[in-house]
Amino acid sequence: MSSTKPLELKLPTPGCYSDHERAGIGADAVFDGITEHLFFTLGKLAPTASLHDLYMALSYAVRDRLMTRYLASQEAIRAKPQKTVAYLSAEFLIGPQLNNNLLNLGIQKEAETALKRFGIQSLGHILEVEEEPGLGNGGLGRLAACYMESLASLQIPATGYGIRYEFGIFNQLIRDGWQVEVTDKWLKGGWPWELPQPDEACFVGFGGRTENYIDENGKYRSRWIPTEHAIGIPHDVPVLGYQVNTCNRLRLWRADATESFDFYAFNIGDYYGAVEEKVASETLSKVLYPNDGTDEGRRLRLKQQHFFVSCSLQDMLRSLEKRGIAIEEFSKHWTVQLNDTHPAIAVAEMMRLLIDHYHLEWEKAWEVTNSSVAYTNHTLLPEALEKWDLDLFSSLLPRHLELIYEINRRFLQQVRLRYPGNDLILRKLSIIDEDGGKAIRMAHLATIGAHHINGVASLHSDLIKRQLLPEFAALWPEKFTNVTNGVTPRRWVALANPELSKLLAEEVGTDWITNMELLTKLENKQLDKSFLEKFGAAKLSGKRKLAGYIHRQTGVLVDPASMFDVQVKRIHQYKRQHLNALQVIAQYLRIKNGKAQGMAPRTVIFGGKAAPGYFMAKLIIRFINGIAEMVNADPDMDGRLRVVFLPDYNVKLGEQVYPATDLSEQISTAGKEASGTGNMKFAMNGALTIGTLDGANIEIREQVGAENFFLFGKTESEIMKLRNNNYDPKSYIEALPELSEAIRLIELGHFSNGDTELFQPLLNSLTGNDPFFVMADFADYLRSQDNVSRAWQDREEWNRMSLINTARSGFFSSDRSIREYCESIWNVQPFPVEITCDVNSLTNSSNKLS
Ligand code: 26V
Repeated sequence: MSSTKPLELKLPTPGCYSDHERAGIGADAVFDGITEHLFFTLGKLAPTASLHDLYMALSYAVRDRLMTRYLASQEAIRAKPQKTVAYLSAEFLIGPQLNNNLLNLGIQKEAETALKRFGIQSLGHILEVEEEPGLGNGGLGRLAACYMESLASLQIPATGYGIRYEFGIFNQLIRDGWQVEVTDKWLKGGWPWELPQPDEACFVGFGGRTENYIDENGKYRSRWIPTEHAIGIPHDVPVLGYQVNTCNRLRLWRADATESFDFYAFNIGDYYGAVEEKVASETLSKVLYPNDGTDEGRRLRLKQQHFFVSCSLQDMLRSLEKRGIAIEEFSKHWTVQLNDTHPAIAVAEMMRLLIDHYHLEWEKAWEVTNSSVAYTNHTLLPEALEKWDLDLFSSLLPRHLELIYEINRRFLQQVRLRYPGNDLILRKLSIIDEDGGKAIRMAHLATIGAHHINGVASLHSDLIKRQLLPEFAALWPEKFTNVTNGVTPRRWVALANPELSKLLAEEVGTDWITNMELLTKLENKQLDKSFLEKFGAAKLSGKRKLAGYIHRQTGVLVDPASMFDVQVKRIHQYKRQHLNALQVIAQYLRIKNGKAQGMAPRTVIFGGKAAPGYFMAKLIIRFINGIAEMVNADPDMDGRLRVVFLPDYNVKLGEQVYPATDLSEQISTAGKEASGTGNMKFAMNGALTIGTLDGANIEIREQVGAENFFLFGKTESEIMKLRNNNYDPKSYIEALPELSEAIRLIELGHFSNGDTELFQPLLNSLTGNDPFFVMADFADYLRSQDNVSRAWQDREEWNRMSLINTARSGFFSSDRSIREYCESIWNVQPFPVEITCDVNSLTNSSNKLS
């Protein structure tokens, strides 16, 4: 053997993993991928693999196929820096991942073919076993997920930043008609979609004190000496766009204990003390808080907010440092969107990092912060506006409090110049609320710190300017704008409604999936009887599937030929599920009294979770179940009325519900629902809406036409007038026998096995001050429901209206919303990613140790 011969190293061919077997997208390659992951990743043999094993193996195989695009997308930004959207949100309700990734990769068929070779006849059997991460409460979290999908599909560089809660929103059981909450252990079977990156961990402090010191250049500086620390470990979820190379990153932080701290306790023999600190830091990302406004856990919630915001900002700053970009250039590289006020501490944290760590002057730091941050408001409800008790805040974030005082001082100085001698306005605008116990108003901090503030539907954005923040709007009219919400047509139509999608593709081609406006072409078909029948048949197919699910889950048999009348959303008094329930009682009474001529046979379906501490919402669930029990057991109701409460409404269930709905209930008190997004998902899937002039309902009605929308109820200004003019709900009850009869029946315990006490709090609210004007809107609601029944008699006409709803719903694609954010708030452009065949080598070189 010659010792002079150089070693022949067998390096992997420098090449492209998109050509690699492991990234192959044919059915054979997917089959090999499943087999290998079963064997090597899961330690299972194909013949004994369970459905869950196959789900895991297929998911890993699909994840492999995301990696080329995912790494190429990151590499592209490193090589050619682009302004990137940082979407900061305490919630990302992303839903099941497998089918969405298959769709966006374009390999649903290939996956199904591959699965057949394992004896699985339909992809659906595998999709059923997927657990969804419930990392959000409802609309706000789901919006963040739709926006992440659209950002990637539009090829906009973006990172979502949030928290990897170990326990997401609770699972809901129904026991004796009541909601029971069960911990959501979504990680128990393993979750294949995340990539932990412990080497990119960040440190975060809490508590302690601040001190002043003089630095080496003789400058006065402040620093924060926290007493408590945690580490954030990024867990990255790839977000692939629809049939593009852009694959963005959702970076969720998991809290971990710091090593250094428990060492001290450990060395002095306090092993359990050390473990306690570890447990305390890990609690940080333990659980998602339900939005019930209860005071429980407020301290931990503020810690969660600071934790994920601090990690995220450090991550963005570090990305500039890595690329040798000056910190002053931050806003050229990042645009930071605050999804409500949950991440609003970012304004103070960014100032702290820029001033205390990067030693920028105040003015420069403020310019950088203000030109980078924008804020979206998602609610006008006073109880939902975040405020932090000053003592709590200063005990956790003393340095941030100092900075907020200084931000406030400078801001109020500006206000004084504009409104000399007006003390009232200073009190109104101040970040510090001095009425009652002192508190920090997070909406004010966000509004002052941001370059733009937007509402989420046209009416809501107007109300922000007129009612919520009028003095701010007068001060900075140019900052205030609207971006009406949208939902992704990939998940909510292409994936959830394959029958309808097939029909749409036959008519307009598949381009509607990325260009929903193309659906207006369907209007040419509105007089085509055979097309309308096919459209109706697609709906019927969705209803059959849902009927099967309802039977399996609740034991109730429902007729797919009846009208599916659906209200799914969080349970809240302002959303008025009880208005719907009362209407059901009125219909029940009509049938009982032989006055139901012309009434459409209906299956009224409810679904939604109540916050655990929200008594009235839980009572509403009990109320609906009480009605369901009576109605469904009564032979007189057979073929005419059914009532169903679907337990545990979540993204996955939503995917079954939207395609199966004929009538969408959007009945909130005008002025209360900021936008709504379920309303959009229903309309896209061809449901007709019965709704008030609230949130995005107004824009839906404008788009689909007043003749294709069932309107009822008082307007926002009429509600205001009523409120100011001694509103008396009793007068409305007395004026309408159907309403007083319904209420009498509830009082008698008819829906509570004779218990006359059970629903008393609900009745007291309705007949007392009725804060959500249920009584005032009832008569008009019933009238509108009669119109619905009438319209249902002419099925061809119904299908035509339904078709028009789908055809004109393009405006509600989240692609449109994201384009508006890009143009009017973020100033970012699409950046198509090329798959160069040296993705791997380039990525390696960027990680080289210097
Ligand atoms: C929070 C809280 C917390 C305290 C007690 C009551 C309460 C009620 C509601 C909320 C939710 C606040 C933020 C939110 O989720 N807003 C929703 O955002 C959606 C996306 O923009 C929008 O479609 C919904 O209309 C809006 O309610």
